Amino acid sequence: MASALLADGHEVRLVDLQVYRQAELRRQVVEFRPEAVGISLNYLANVPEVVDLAKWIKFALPDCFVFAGGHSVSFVAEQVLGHAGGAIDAVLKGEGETGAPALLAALPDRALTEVPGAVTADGPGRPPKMLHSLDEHLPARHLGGRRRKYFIGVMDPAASIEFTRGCPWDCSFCSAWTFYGRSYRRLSPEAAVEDLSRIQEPGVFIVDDVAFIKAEQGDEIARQLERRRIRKQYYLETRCDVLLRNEEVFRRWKRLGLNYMFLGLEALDEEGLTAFRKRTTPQVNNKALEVARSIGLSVAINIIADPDWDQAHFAYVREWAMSVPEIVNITVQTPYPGTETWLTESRRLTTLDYRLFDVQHAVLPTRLPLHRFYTELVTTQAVLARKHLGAAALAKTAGIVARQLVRGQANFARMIWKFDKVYNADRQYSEHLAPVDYQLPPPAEHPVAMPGRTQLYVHLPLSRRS
Ligand code: B12
Ligand code: SF4
Repeated sequence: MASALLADGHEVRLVDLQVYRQAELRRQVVEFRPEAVGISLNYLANVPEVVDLAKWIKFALPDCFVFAGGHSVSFVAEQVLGHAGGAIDAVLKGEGETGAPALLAALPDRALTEVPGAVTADGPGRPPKMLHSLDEHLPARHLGGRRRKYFIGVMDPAASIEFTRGCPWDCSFCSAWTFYGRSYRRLSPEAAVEDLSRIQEPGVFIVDDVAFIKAEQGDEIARQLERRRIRKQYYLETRCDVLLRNEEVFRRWKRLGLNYMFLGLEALDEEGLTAFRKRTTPQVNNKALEVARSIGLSVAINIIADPDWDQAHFAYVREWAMSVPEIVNITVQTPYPGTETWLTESRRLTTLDYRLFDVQHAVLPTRLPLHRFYTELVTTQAVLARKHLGAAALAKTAGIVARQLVRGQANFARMIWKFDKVYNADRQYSEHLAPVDYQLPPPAEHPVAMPGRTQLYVHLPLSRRS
C-alpha cells in the first residue's frame, strides 16, 4: 500500500507497532503532522487497541484523516466505525494498493462514496477493487525500520515476502479465502525474484496462505534464484496434499535453503477434517509428514482444539503429539467474522470481547469448566513446547542461538525465556473477567440460514465483476 501511495507522489512513513513502541508513533504524528493516517487492522483481537489509537490521533491532530484497513476490519467495518465514534473517518475494505490512493485522491472533494472499498458513517460506497497484477507494487521495503527485530522461530532476523494471494480451498473456519473471493493470484517469477533480491535478511518467511500450489511457479522462481545464486533460509506454510502433489518442488527448495515448514493439519480424525471442510484425509496428512521428514524439513503442525474436548481428548492429543517428531502447535477453535463458522457458531459465543478472539482463548462454551479447560490446554502446550524448547532439544539449536547472540540477535532466545509468561491458565481465565470497552456485534438471536458464500466475500473474483 505504501508503495502504491509513493507511486502517486505522496510522502509516506511507516511505523510498525510490532517493533516500535507507541511513543514512536506519537513522536511521528507530532513532528511529521500527516494529513492522513492509515492503520492496519489485520487481527480482530487488536480492534480495541486500534480504536483507542485512532481516538488519540484524532485528538492530537483533529484535521488529520484517519482510516483503517486490513483483513479483520474488512469484515466488521461498520462496527469499528461505531466504536470509534468519529475518530475513524473511513474503513477501507480489501486491498490497500487500490483503495488508499483513490481515497487520498478523493479527500479534497470528500467524494468518499466513489472510493472502492470505502465505508464511512454514511454507509458503504463502491465495492473494493482487486489488483489486476501483483507485480504492480512490490513492497516499499526501504520504509521499514528496526528490521533486526523481525524473526520467526530460529530464523532471526527474517523478512517476509508474498509470492501469491488468496486460497482456492474453502475451509469453514478460515477467512483467507472469503477475503479474496476464493481467487488465487500469483506474482510473475521475475517480480518475485526481483523482490527477493532486495531482501538483506538471511531468513525469508513466504507468507502465502498455501505455498507452491502451482508447481511451475515454484520451479521457475527456484530456477532464477539458482541462476542468480541467491541463497537464503526459508520458512513457508502449505497444505499436506500440495506437498504430496508437488514434492519435487519442495525438494528443490530444500536445496535452496528451505528448512522450516508449517502444515495446517487441524484435526487428527476424518470426522474433524470433514467438519472443517479441509478436503483431505488422515492418510494424506500422515503421508505428507513422512515425505517432509524424508526431505529433511523441520515441520510444525497445527491442531485446532475443540472447546468440546474433555481430559481424555487432551491426553490423546498429547500422546499423539509426543509420538511424532514434528513441532505440534495447538490453537483454540474461534469463529471469526468472515468465516462460515462465524455464521453457524456465533449464537453460542460466551464472550464478545475482541481481545479474546486470538485463538488462545475459548470463546465458545467448553465441555470442561473453563479454568479446567485452560489447565488442560496449557499443560498440553507446555508438554509440547518442552519437547522442542526443553534442554535436550535446545542443545541441538545451541550453536544457532550462540551465533545469533554473537551477532546481537536475541529475539529467539528471548522468546524461549518468555514461554511461561505466555501460557498461563490463571491468566487466560482471568482475562475473561476483565472489563470490556468494545464488543463484537451481538450474535443473531435466531439461527442464521447459511447465505450464499459470495455474501461472505470482501473481494469478488475478477471474473465476477463487471
Ligand atoms: C503471515 C501471517 C502471520 C505471521 C506474521 C504476522 C505478522 N504479525 O506480521 C505470523 C505467523 C506471526 C502470524 C501470527 C498470527 N496469525 Co496470522 N496470518 C498471516 C497470513 C498468512 C498472511 C499475512 C500477510 O502478511 N499477508 C500479506 C499482506 C500483503 O497482506 P495483508 O496483510 O492482508 O495486507 C493487505 C490488505 O489486508 C490491506 N491492508 C493491510 N493493512 C492495511 C491498512 C490500511 C490502512 C489499508 C487501507 C489496507 C490495509 O492491504 C494490504 C495489501 O493488499 C494471514 C492470512 C492472510 N491471507 O491474510 C494470517 C492471518 C492474518 N493470521 C491469523 C491469525 C489467527 C494469527 C494468529 C492469531 C495465530 C496464532 N496461532 O496465534 C497470530 C497472531 C499474530 C498477532 N499479530 O497477534 C488470521 C487472522 C484472523 C483474524 N480475523 O484475526 C489470518 C487471516 C489467517 C487465517 N487463515 O485465518 N500470522
Ligand atoms: S485453512 Fe488454509 S487451505 Fe483452508 S481455506 Fe484457509 S488458507 Fe486455504
